[in-house]
Amino acid sequence: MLYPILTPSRFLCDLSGVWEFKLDNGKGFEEKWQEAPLRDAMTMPVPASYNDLKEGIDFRDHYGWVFYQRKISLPQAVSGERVVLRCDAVTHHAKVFLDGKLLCEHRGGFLPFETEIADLMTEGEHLLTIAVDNVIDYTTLPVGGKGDMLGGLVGRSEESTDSKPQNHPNFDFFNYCGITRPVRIYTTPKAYIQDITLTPQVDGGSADIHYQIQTEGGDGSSEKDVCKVEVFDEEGHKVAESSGATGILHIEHVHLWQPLEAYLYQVKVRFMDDEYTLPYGVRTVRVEGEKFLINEKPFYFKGYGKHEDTFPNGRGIHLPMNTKDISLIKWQGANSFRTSHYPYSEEMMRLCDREGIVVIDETTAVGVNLQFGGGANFGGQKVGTFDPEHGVKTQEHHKEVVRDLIIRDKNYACVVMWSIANEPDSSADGAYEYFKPLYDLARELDTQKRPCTLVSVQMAEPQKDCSTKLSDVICLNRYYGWYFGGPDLKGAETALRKELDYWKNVGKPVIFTEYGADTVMGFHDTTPVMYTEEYQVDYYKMNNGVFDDYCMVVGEQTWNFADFATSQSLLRVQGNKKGIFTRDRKPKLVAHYFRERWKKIPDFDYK
Ligand code: GCB
Repeated sequence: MLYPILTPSRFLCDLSGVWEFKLDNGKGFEEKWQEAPLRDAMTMPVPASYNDLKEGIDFRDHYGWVFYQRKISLPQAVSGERVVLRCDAVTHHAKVFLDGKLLCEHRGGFLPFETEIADLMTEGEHLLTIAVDNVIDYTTLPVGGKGDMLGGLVGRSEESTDSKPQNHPNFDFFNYCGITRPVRIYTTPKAYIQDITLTPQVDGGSADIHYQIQTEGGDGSSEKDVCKVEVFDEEGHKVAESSGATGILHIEHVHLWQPLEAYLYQVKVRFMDDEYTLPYGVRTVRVEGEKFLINEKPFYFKGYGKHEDTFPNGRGIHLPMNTKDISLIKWQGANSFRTSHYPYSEEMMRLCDREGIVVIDETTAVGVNLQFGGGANFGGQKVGTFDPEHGVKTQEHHKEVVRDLIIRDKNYACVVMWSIANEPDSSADGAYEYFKPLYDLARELDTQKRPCTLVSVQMAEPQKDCSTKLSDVICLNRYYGWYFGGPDLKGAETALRKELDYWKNVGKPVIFTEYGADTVMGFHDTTPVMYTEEYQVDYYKMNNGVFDDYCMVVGEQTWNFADFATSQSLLRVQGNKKGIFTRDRKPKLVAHYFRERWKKIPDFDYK
């Protein structure tokens, strides 16, 4: 799916701004709010999560639908063109109406969708309404539970009953929602370029880029009906060209995209009167034995699991913070992050391509695990995650998400691996049967055949974890010295070594995709007790010391880059405090420790 841009043949209009907004009172659809201007509406910026933008717990924790509205019209200049309304992300379920008529519906809060509107956009103003639902349950990704995930851990009373329906995220980040990324209108000619897929093959100093162009609307009758493809280097020199819907672009003396040394070619495609230019980095990725090779050299991942989480935007796009984060990543000597626990904005992916940041790209599959809270977080009822009757019902939607993620992100050089899920119940009965088709799908759809993984939870028994069979890389979320064994770092170290002694015989690379300790900025002590900045440093020193002793450990990604908002619970002090940076990006003591460590660890050939 192409990112919307302005080109000589395409007009682009961003609908960002202050829209009308109203929380549903349970009667919004019955009273047909989508058909007329909202009464007693409040103001709401688009894009942003709405939760932190007005006061009060009822607003923040609203359960169900909300309505966004604004007027739109089209300039005469685009009449006769194909007109598309594109929503980059609406969390979690959207219904889009134009003048009260349902145009489209979309499930899943972190991937784009679009619909054509030219026929409906007659002269004058039109009423655009986007209704957004935030309900999460056993059929959605992320998964909503029937009880409180962390409450289960600390033994919250079974008697506490909810007075009204509410979401129970089966995951540890605040269920921010709304129209969180841009809504745009773009045009194309009637015959247009639908998609571009590029697959690099590097041989010594040159590269062949295999391309496929998907087009619509041509009839094969004219000269112009043939796709023309040209590649330009960063100086604007043409370095390759070809024609036809599929083919090979040969680049002599290719300049590779490297971690932290990005190089982007511009691939210009023309078809009939349409034109689109894609920035594109040439690099290879593969796993060989216990090594993760980028451009055939063993790469070491230094970085973090992140969140799209800022105040007061919530999960709403924040371009300055994205830029700042990448600057901090570089300041710290890191080279990578994982898009935990959902696909990030296309603007962030383009930025990573441009800045040379290596990305593990994750789906929205978080919470596919009914064992959290001891398996008793569902009203005390213990059920198997993949139990056909009572377990999750997410597999079909999970396939859609894998497909749509790959369609969106396939051309980014920064993406080096697909993460199919975060901390699913991967050692449970039925896990292999649930995940095998998802890996198969990812491998079939990705023409670059990037490695695939799932990120394993500490509760999953290594010997039974289906990731061992299915994943190209073993990704581990481990909390030795925090949830497991904290504050006894000596005992935790012994347990961590014991586990790694198992993984070293599996013959695959291992990346720690999460490890961390909650730390409240400003808490200090001479005795490093839990929650102090000193404990966080000792915790990481112990873990990193162990990783250094194992050759198959090819990466360390801390949890988390920055503090972030969560649901309320006894284990969360105004959110999760495991950040290396605070939520407003101030370094904790440990940030300086990592800076020193990572500056010494080379990106390649560390192990
Ligand atoms: C995990 C989850 C992450 C949590 C983290 C924690 O394993 O993947 O979403 O935030 O633990 O801090 O407990």
